[in-house]
Amino acid sequence: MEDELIHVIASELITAEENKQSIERFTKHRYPDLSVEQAYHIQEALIQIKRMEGDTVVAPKMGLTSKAKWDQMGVDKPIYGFIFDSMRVEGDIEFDKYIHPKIEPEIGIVLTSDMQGPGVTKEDVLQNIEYVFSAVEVIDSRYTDFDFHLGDVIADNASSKGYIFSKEQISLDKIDLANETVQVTINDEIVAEGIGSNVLDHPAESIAALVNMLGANGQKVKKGEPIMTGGMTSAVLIEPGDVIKVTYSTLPTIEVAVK
Ligand code: 0L1
Ligand code: MG
Repeated sequence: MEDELIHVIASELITAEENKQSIERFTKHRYPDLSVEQAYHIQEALIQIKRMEGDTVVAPKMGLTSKAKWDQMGVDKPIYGFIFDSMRVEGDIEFDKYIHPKIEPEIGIVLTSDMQGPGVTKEDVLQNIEYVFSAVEVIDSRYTDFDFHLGDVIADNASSKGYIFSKEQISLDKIDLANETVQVTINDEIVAEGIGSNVLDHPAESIAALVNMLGANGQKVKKGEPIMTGGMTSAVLIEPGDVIKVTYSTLPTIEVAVK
């Protein structure tokens, strides 16, 4: 795929985000053969444009980390994207900043030192965890009705749009990552429940997969980056007036309202 076309697609995704106007997935008619490799080139171009506009990358994140989502989408691997400084949610979630936002409860991990793949294992990651935190990701696919194939969602920076992190940092000896549970309520009604092992069997496995995928592209995961390991439940659609409470078994509770 030519550089010019890569840039055109990345720009269309950014325009959709800025105008809050969803678009048809590229694989539907225009580029049915969009490959994973091409899609990551588009994602890189999108990130480059955002940087040139003055935004700053905060960390990579993992996406499509549950087997349920793989079956739903007919894929067999996770993906990564990046979160930006401008995506931090401060105070309420402002609904009119999004197209059709959904939230995902996640386990966040910060590493003690840089890691670069290939060949990194879950055990390597477990030796290198500075602290754990709770996170709520707000995803907002730029594609109409969240209808996308693998290449589309990779190009779209893994639907990244917002995040809320707990301030409190939990040390690894205080938490069993695979057995950490979570419950999401909206206006006091339980809407989703999950467990750490839903995330590629273990959140540290998810970090290892991230390190190895980035390593294949010559990039590393850096110490100090707050990494979201992937949704512990399926994503939950939100709307104005919602009061969201995300309660973990060990990690700090996150509460946020949608205005
Ligand atoms: O963070 C995620 O797992 C989102 C990946 C993209 C899939 C979606 O938009 O539902
Ligand atoms: Mg996520």
